[in-house]
Amino acid sequence: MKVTKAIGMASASLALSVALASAAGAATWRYAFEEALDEVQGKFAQKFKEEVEANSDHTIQLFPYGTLGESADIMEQAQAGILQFVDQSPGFTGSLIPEAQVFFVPYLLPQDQESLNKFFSNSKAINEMFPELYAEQGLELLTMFPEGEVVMTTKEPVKAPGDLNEVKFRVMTNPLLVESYKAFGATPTPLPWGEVYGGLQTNIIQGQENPMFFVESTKMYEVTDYITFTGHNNFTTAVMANKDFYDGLSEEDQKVIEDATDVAFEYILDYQEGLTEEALEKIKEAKPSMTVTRLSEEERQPFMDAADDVEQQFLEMTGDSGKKILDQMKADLEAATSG
Ligand code: 6CS
Repeated sequence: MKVTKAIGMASASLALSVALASAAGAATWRYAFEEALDEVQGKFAQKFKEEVEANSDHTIQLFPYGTLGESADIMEQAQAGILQFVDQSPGFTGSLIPEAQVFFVPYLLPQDQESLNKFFSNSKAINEMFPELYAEQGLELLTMFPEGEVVMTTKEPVKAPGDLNEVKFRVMTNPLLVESYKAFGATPTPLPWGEVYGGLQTNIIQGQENPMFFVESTKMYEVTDYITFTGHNNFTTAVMANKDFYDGLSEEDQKVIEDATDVAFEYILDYQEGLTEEALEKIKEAKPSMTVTRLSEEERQPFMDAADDVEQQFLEMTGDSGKKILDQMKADLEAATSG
């Protein structure tokens, strides 16, 4: 057979299979997230993809951190409908959905995993109130989940707020997080993730915060010397779909997405068991000189006192709507931690 004829036949059969696929409604959906494939958001995304593909004819194309830009870029792409799914943490959602800054009221979330998991599973604020706020921005909130206790990594030891004096401390681009670090005595420096390693290396910044798995996987320990557990927060992230896209799906497809989200949510909570400790072990092996400190209750108190009025600032930034969310979060947390 002549090559041109063979190519002609191959493209005709490709066109036919594409036509058949679209007749059956099979589509490729794009999903971007803020971390690498083997980090927590990537593990969630892979499980979600696996479930969607096992239970429908659709395909999910994954875009890990960096392939489509920074967090702010992928959110814009999701709102514009270029992406069908996005994982963006409230740390970057502050100006879009100011109420999402509630996740940065220091010492609001518990650190014990069981209470935290219960809270994220059952919270009315997360499962009923936040979806309405995200919907106003053209987003269908699918889920929120925790990624681990946030630790500070710095070049000098941190035992008290005074130790952060004149420390340029990188935070995500979130106004309330900026206020928290001001209250802690630091000079908060909001930066996109891509500038953090280089910023520490060149001493433009001298500290940053993140969960332990991320400190290890992104090698933050190479450019800082102290890890401090202050207990002030647990990293939260959010997965959403473009709302027009989601609303345009059949009920059957919406159910596939809902079920895949539920499976991936349970999976990611299990996956993270012991992850902080594993990351610590790896860091100690890679850099034995790294100093790791867990502040005692007494040592945490000055941080708690310093952060006292951050909650008030949250209320000033968000008004009635923020107050309703905060009150509901507190009620949900009470339910999750009592018995
Ligand atoms: O600090 C950050 O910017 C990043 N931290 C985590 C744990 N995930 C993504 C985010 O970009």
